[in-house]
Amino acid sequence: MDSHLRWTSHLLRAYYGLGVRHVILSPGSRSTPLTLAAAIHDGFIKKVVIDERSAAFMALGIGKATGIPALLICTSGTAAANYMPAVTEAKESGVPIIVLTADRPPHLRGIGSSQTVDQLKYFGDQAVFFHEAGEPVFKQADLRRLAYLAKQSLEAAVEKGGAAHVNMPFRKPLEPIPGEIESEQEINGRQISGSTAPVAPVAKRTLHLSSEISGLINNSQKPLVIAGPSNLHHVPGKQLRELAEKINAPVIAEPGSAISIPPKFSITRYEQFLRSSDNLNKLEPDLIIRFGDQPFTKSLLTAFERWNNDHIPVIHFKSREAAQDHSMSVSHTVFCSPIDVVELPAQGQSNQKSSEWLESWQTEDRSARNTLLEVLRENNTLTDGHIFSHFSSRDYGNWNVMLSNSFIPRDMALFGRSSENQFVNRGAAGIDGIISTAVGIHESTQRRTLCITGDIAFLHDSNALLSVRDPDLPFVILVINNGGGTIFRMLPVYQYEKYYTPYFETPQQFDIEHFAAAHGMKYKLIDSPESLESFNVSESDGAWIIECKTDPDASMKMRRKLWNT
Ligand SMILES: Cc1ncc(C[n+]2csc(CCOP(=O)(O)OP(=O)(O)O)c2C)c(N)n1
Ligand SMILES: [Mg+2]
Repeated sequence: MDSHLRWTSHLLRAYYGLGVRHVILSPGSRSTPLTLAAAIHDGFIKKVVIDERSAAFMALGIGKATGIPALLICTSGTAAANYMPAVTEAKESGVPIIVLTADRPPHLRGIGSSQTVDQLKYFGDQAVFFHEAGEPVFKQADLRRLAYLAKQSLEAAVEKGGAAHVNMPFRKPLEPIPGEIESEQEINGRQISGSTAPVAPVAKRTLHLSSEISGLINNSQKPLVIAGPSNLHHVPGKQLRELAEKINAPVIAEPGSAISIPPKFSITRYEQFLRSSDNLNKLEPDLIIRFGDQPFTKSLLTAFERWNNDHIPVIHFKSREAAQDHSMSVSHTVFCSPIDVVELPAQGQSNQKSSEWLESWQTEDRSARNTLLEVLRENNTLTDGHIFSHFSSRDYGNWNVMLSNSFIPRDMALFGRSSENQFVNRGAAGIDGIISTAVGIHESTQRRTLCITGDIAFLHDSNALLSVRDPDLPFVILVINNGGGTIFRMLPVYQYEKYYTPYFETPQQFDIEHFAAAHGMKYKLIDSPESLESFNVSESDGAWIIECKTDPDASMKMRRKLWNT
């Protein structure tokens, strides 16, 4: 006799064989066969997370950091609906996830049975793949189809970039028959000790650029390289560096671009000096070479609009299909993955001219840096700007840094700098699931992790704190508590005083120290430039919440001063 456990174990072994290692489970009854299959396979790293919304963002973090999808397992009903925000972000930012939802069998659907909803294509077009697995059938063809389903869903998640959804109906009894746990466990044990293939290795390709693109690169006197947000496993960082070096191009890499740029080419203060229309004219490139997704900083968005009017050619080295061209200015596209070798055209123009161009950017960058340091020094209240400047001037090279949305990634650009180990959720730019994403990144990379979040985003995802338990390597949440969603001050609605504060900024008075205590986390308050100066994140161990109480008015004033607005 067979039970559901043989079916689900067969599926999970297929995923394991393809290189999947993480499973995030949420408790429920209908998912018993899936839960037990994961529980009895020692090769999987398992995490049980009560809140499915948080669970799904953890899977997002794992996919983001490793390029290999985690399995999400939940019961029937509204459980899967809680996956939707992360499923949406996964599609928008091209991150693989595999969702396994348990369901009632068809004869119990549509007649008011408890916890039964229509789960077919539940995520609509937000998922990149859907398959209704059907009830377990142990014929050879059915078992082969199930293993093939693992391959098919994994390939869809990785190659299309997003969540693959497999719906799995089970009828009662849901528990295994006697002896079955042991027999499946034995097969699992054999699988773990045997060799397993990693996620499909892709062969190296040499990219020969078209003569038109080579010509543009060769003839350019003023090339500018811009890197938008990207995932570690997507970004052709080495190719970008080789290109920049070859053509002596200034490089602007946004926070979350996941690329390290040699200091000689790196332009860091663009959010400050590129907002001036004089500089936009003076520094107009004759060629823009883009990497990664759509940039999000205001200076770059404005620059694209402005330079687009002069029909500056834009070459986009993209590593995934999605349309990422807000200014509709990309004129040439090159598909390039991190393992591709780009055959760059031989240098055509004199180096003299190109280095003048680079130097003109470096001059602006230096001068802006001096202004920034001055502005930071002359402020004696703690501002949001101080935080980013502080963390960017310290070496946290071996830490992951997850940046929330709202002002956080923009302030990292304005006051700090981008680095290879920064992560963002810029696909749908939600303030949801930020801490959970950081937990997924932390656990799948086994590296120290700092999550920088605003106060509202922190409260939005406070359920994630349930999953932060005595980590071996430090996990630090830094809450910039500026008393609400202060980014809305940028909008015209800020003038509607009566409505602005209660409906938009939503100042909050929660005692964050109590959140830390309730979740067994250590807590520290930073409320002055001096207390910030004496804080060294690399001395943290275990789980921490660092609350930085900043002055929202002084923070806004400082930004405006740097933007010159
Ligand atoms: C899920 C979701 N809900 C609402 C928003 C709209 N939103 C954008 S920023 C923001 C406020 C964020 O406040 P906080 O985290 O304190 O950051 P700050 O604005 O102070 O930098 C909100 C609610 C969003 N982006 N995502
Ligand atoms: Mg805030």
